[in-house]
Amino acid sequence: MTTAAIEAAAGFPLARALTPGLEVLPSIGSTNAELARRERLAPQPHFTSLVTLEQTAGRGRLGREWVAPPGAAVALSVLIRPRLVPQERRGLLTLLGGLAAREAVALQLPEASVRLKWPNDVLVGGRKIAGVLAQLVPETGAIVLGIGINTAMTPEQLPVSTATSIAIESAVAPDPARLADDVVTELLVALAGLVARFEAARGELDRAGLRDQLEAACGTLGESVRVELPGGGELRGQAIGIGADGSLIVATPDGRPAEVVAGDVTHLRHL
Ligand code: BT5
Repeated sequence: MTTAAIEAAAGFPLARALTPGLEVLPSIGSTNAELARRERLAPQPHFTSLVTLEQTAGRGRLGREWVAPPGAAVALSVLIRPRLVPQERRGLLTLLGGLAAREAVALQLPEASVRLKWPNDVLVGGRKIAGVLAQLVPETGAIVLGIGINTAMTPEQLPVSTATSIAIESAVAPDPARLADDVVTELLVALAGLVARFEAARGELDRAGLRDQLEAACGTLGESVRVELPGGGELRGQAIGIGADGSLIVATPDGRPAEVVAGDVTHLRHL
């Protein structure tokens, strides 16, 4: 992507017109870290959002990195203050971020199979095109929901061999500036709708009709999986459902279903 194209995209005219609380940053270490910093200094309005095409210290989960060269991906963070949702259900926003990202990607790639990988990835043909990182700001109870989507990334720019981008998966090369603006717009529109439903249902997935939507979008279901558990243990089996609490239900070889609330999932078919 040329500098001129990056500058043009950095305007995000459509996304800004639809979301007055969206601020475009030319470059930043991490949009999540910056939004959390601002929230700690002074509580930010619900849905305050930061977007950039250049993140120099992008964060993944568990201290991992999110890497994208300038102009190759959009990095968006949205501050969510779900007043009506009890603290213990706020972590489910990760899944909602994944649903919104999946929708935004699917609109650009209507022919592709765009699936959620529980809990926080979006995959196209088994390759990662987007990732979600939800972080609690303990001082205020707000959640910073960060979403990275590989938009104009070329094959040479892929940070890991398991990644892909909208440009790579597109039949016709998209205009990078428009693509970034369109993706962020779709993402914000989808997320606003999902968060409103989630809040109205007090964070109960079933009441919001979100469990069905998650199960329909989740490519992990039906797969043989290996789950690395936070404590260091490991579990293998077939993923068969999403629980009412957002957990991944795995049928283990001994016949008992296990409910995984947190962990790193590998789809064994794609190894
Ligand atoms: C994630 O973590 O996938 C969460 C990514 C969240 C990024 C957004 S961008 C806006 C906001 N600000 C931030 O600083 N972060 C958020 P995790 O599941 O831990 O996956 C990280 C792993 O994905 C890495 O260890 C790599 O293997 C792989 N990876 C890194 N960059 C990638 C990319 N651009 N595309 C695909 N895979 C990538």
